Amino acid sequence: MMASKDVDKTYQIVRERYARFGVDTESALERLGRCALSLHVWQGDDLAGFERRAEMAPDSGLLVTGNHPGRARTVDELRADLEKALSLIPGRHRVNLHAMYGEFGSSPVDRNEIEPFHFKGWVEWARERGLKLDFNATCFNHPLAASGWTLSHRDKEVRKFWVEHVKCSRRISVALGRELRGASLHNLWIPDGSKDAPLDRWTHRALLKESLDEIFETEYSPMQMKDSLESKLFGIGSESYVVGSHEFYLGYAQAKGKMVCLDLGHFHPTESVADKISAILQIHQELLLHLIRPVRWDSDHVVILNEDVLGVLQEVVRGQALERVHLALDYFDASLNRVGAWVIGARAVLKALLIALLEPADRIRDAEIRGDLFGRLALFEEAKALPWGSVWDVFCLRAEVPAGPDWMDEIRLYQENVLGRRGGS
Ligand code: RNT
Ligand code: ZN
Repeated sequence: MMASKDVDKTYQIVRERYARFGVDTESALERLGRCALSLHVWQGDDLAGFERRAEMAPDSGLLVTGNHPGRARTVDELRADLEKALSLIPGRHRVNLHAMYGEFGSSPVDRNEIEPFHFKGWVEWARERGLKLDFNATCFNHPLAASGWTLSHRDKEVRKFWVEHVKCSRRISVALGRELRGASLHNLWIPDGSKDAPLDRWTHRALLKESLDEIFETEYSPMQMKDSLESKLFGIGSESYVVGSHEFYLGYAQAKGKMVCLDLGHFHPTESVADKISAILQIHQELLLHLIRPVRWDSDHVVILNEDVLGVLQEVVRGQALERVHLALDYFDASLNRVGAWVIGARAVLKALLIALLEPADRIRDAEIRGDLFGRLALFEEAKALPWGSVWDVFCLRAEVPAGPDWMDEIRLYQENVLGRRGGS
């Protein structure tokens, strides 16, 4: 166990060290404490959901690999796992649901029939724990998505089904926001696209626009729900053409006053997502980020503290845009302890945020404005050696969660006593 006396002692020295760079560690801690991450339920059950469908859900290009024992199979198991994860993540956070995670009872409920009451259990659970809920329409893992087309399907009936589904999902999102007193984010991602090069890239985009126009006919109060649209570059089965591309949604969202969602895995590997933030937020009011770690492709690995994540969060902090940027996790890895994966990712994002908040930005900016390029580069390098780890320990202890690696023991115990005792599938 890390003794809090030792942490405090080190912190006093570290605080001084930061002060010499003009950085106030206390205000960084205070700001970090107000950052809420949206924790994605789908890491707990490998994107299976709770629908009872006789037919097997066809694959949707979202590939979960691994078979670590302990997948949550019921809503109670999933909530217990989330509670365990949240108990090891400092701060107060949000939970991100997908439409397929409703409590649908024994008779099948299709996606165009889902209602707020299917999510009553989640609302009660969230309310008791002081959590807010975000929402996503589930336009995959369904027989009517098997062709790879949903909102932009050439068949009017299929399009209608998905339009209805997204309308239901937005209604649920409003209900979540209203019940829990705070806007619920509704994010929309669709798999539509084709494996091989199509002749006609136009028709599907026109159809998608038409479907979205119909979906967004109903406006809701931003106090209760906000919409975001998530683009993608390619997927498994949509390598050559993706209908909802970045340009498509950027333009559409701008015209309609909606948000875009940038997923770290949805761009060319050499493209900098960090660089897009200051461009988009000149025009758009808000932005959603899906934090994942792409390894060679959009592989949805667990987020770690790496340059990509740090670069993105530094941009947000440097632009004083924390209030305008929503942070959500969106990876799924079934090859390791799933609860541990949540905690690793969430703690990594919070650490990156802390490093960004502790950056001696005023000093570096001064050098930049003066044209002191040597000074700027040297300060960037010096900042890398600042002892943010001690500030992190203080953040964890004040939030009453284990600092340092102590939390790993809790995950191991949970594996032994809970996850490891669950049966298969
Ligand atoms: C898919 C998108 C999308 C999904 C979730 C489950 O490529 O990233 O956000 O991961 O909706
Ligand atoms: Zn995503």
